[in-house]
Amino acid sequence: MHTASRLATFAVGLAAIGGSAAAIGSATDATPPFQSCLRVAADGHGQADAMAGAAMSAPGQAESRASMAPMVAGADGSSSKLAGLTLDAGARTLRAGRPDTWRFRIVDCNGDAVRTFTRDQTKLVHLIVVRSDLTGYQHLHPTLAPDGTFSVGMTLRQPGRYRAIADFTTGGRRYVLGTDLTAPGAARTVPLPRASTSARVDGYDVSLRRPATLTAGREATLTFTISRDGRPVTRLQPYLGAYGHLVALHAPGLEYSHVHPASKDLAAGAITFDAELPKTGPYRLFVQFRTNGRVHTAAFTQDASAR
Ligand SMILES: [Cu+2]
Repeated sequence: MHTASRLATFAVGLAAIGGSAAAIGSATDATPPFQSCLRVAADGHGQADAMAGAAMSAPGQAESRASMAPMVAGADGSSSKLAGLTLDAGARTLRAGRPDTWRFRIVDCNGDAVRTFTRDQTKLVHLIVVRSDLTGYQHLHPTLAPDGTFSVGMTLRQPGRYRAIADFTTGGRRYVLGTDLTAPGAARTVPLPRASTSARVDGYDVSLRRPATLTAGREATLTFTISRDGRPVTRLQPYLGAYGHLVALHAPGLEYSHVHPASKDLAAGAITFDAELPKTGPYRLFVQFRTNGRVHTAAFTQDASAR
């Protein structure tokens, strides 16, 4: 129900663009800013309809205050420009192995910093940082200054190329923009771990229950059960307004799909997500949960197969 209505919303959004969706990704990189502005204005006409559709589809059992704003087409963090907005990074080189501060702005098609964002899961922006080999995952929440500059403290532990992916909602639309960061030094990359349905983190065992086949582009229910010393962890704590957070990144392109929780069974230590992995091939799933005031991140490799 939830997903069906979300898809319907998405379809309305596409219709509003007038069938030019395919042109957006390429055009925003090369087109003069004023044309992006025109496109944003045109997109806006469909917005009222899209929002109405979203409002009617109350998520019922959904525990999180997930963003109801329709996702901009192509919002997977693979580009720093999308539908008139640009992720404008300050320095893109950070020291490896030491705390540093990274700053960026979200700039509109007039070159002005966007300063109004809608909170999603209690935060103005969710920033995912991960090295190109999908190690060193971080989920951060930058602070917004009045002039529209976001800043966030982070440590890139190992040298290498990193991807920073910002997920935010503004003007009734949800965007995901990304940029590369570099930590200079000799990088030793790590091969992607084999596909697995179990992971261990901070003394917790996390097991994944999934359908027999994960099909690219088709929604699947993923349940993660958290146990310690063979017994379910029954005292999971909410984190950012939900009991679990799941981010799926496609390897090797690091395209992002953020998945929201569908349900939970606290007595069993289980959290369930509805996930749609749009591409075929390997994904790295990062599931976060909180116990005793600490957030833990378990990672799984899973393959999405063709239809
Ligand atoms: Cu977040």
